[in-house]
Amino acid sequence: MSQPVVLVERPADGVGLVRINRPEARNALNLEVRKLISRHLTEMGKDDATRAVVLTGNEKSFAAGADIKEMAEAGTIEMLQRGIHKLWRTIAACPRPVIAAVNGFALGGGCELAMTCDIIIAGESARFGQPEVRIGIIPGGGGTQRLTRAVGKYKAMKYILTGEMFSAKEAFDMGLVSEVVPDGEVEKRAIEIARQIAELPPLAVQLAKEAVLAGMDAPLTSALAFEAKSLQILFSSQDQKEGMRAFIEKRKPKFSGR
Ligand code: CO8
Repeated sequence: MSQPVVLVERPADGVGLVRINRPEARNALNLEVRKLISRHLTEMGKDDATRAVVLTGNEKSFAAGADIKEMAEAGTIEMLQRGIHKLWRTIAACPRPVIAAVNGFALGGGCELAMTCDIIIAGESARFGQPEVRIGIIPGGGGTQRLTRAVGKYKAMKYILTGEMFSAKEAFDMGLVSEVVPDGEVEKRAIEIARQIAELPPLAVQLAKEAVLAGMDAPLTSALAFEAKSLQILFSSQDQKEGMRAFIEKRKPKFSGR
């Protein structure tokens, strides 16, 4: 029997790993893959034992974009009814930090998928790009907005309007990637960061993620107000008391997630 197109693994305590597994199609995102990623991230977001998630592909490809063969002959209404954008929103809405571990190609919807994550770890040979214009469409999973916000108008325009690929180093230099590591170490490094996060108080982690994301869409005054309220809320948590007392008592904190 063939393997599922998305695999779930538990590489470390508190860490969930979601792996896109369509090597024969360079991990192109067909509807089944999108539904499964969305389902697994939704489940992990509700699971107290999962504190951080790694999303990855294989050594050749993170994801080579939307499945072109699946959409080549589709019409407008069919594209609407597929509900792809709704699936995408559940990924962005995952309350746990999601780390993209990118080896190989992250193109089109694959680049957008990585940009939907919170941290991007890329292998030295990873290739990013928004090549949609070359096949008669535009980025539709957030590329025109997230790439522009990450790297600025002029660099984003260059890549979106030409469809040219760019390297992991270029992505890092532009601020699109959090870290570049040797190809063989991408997953290990992403899991290490996820483990680090998994040991931290989960409410603080969740509110920190929310504050950053909500703030990106809001005017500065509203964003700062949201941040202040989020901070104040954390003073009702046991983990805030434990974290601060442990610091004062010079011992390791024991976080309960409450
Ligand atoms: N869709 C479907 N099949 C693909 C895709 C894809 N995106 N990418 C690769 N494949 C398939 C190939 O057709 C090929 O299949 P077969 O063996 O049956 O011929 C197999 O994967 C291997 O591909 P290649 O032989 O081309 O492998 P290479 O290593 O030579 O090249 C590349 C790899 C550079 C990744 C190349 O395959 C490529 O350019 N792929 C297409 C990249 C692309 O244009 N991506 C953008 C797609 S459009 C998009 O993502 C827009 C999203 C909008 C909707 C979002 C809604 C939320």
